[in-house]
Amino acid sequence: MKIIDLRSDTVTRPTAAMREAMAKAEVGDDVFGDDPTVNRLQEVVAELLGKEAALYVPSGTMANQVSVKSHTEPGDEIILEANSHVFNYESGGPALLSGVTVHTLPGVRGMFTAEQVEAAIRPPDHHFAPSRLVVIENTHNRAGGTIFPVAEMTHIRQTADKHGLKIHLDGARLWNASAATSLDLRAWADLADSVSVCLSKGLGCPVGSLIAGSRQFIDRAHRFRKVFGGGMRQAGILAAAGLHAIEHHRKRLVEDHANCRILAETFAKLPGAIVDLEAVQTNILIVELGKDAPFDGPGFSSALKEQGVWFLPTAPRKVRLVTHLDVSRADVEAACNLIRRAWSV
Ligand code: TLP
Repeated sequence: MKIIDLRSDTVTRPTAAMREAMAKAEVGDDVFGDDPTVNRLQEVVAELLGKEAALYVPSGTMANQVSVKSHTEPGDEIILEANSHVFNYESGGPALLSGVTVHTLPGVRGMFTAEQVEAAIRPPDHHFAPSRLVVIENTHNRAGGTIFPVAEMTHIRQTADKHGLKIHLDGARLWNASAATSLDLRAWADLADSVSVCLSKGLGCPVGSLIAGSRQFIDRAHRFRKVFGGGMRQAGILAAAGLHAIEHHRKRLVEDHANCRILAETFAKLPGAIVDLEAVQTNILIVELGKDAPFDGPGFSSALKEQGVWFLPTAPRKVRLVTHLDVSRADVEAACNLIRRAWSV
């Protein structure tokens, strides 16, 4: 049985061309700073994001947690959206690794406003943990791949500057935001002090993320990457996959977005399936299963798993489907047929 794996865009396998690029990579010891392929990838990503420097790290989680650590001191407070990845899915990292408290903002489709940030900033009073950092996620995973508006981020930047706060952008899927809007990555990156981007999601690499920022910030991040155990040696073999993906896999992200839209429109026609079509902006679809739906989340995902369509229940009555490099238009159409058929049973 053919498996159509919509659990995440992290499930992609390196293409033959990517494997070839990896096999040919020139390598050195990156802990000594002499892996030419890692150095090249860092330069390319720093340039794409308009930052002085970038640092290659094993995962998106490490990219975010090293960034939080590098911006803060223990006892500080960070402001972030209540459904953000840094808060929900990084295993308590901000408390465990940075010793910071978190101030969560209720978002709409993962977005929050400068007014909300302003209201969350603690006054300079010894009762409070000093507010130090705002984290923005773009695209927003749990909200279903939504794109953070540049205009609101500009206001948040002004608020952060007024109060001396830094901004970290969790841009694990910033590539998707850029592909969907035709805006340059820098439209958002320019408004952040640090940016993390992942190569292992939409771009189809087996591993790897980068943090970009000022030279001074990256020097500090470099130290914490070492502390967190993220210093790698002949990592050029992995970085080569990143360089290949940046060159060959960015433009095609719009295909993933079109495929996601097909899935969304299929669900929107099924009784009891609740889809916020306005929130379907990139490659992630969240479907809520209302009372007229024949399944709950786990029931639906296990029924379709038997048919070869894999996706995750993300709540008792919610499922998430993600399109990516290893899912073709024909796969999506086949998945839609199986979903429709399961629904009418
Ligand atoms: N997201 C994964 C899971 O952890 C949920 C997924 O399947 O979507 N930022 C964002 C916005 C993410 O979505 C993720 C991964 C990360 C950071 C962390 O990246 P990794 O998994 O490389 O540590």
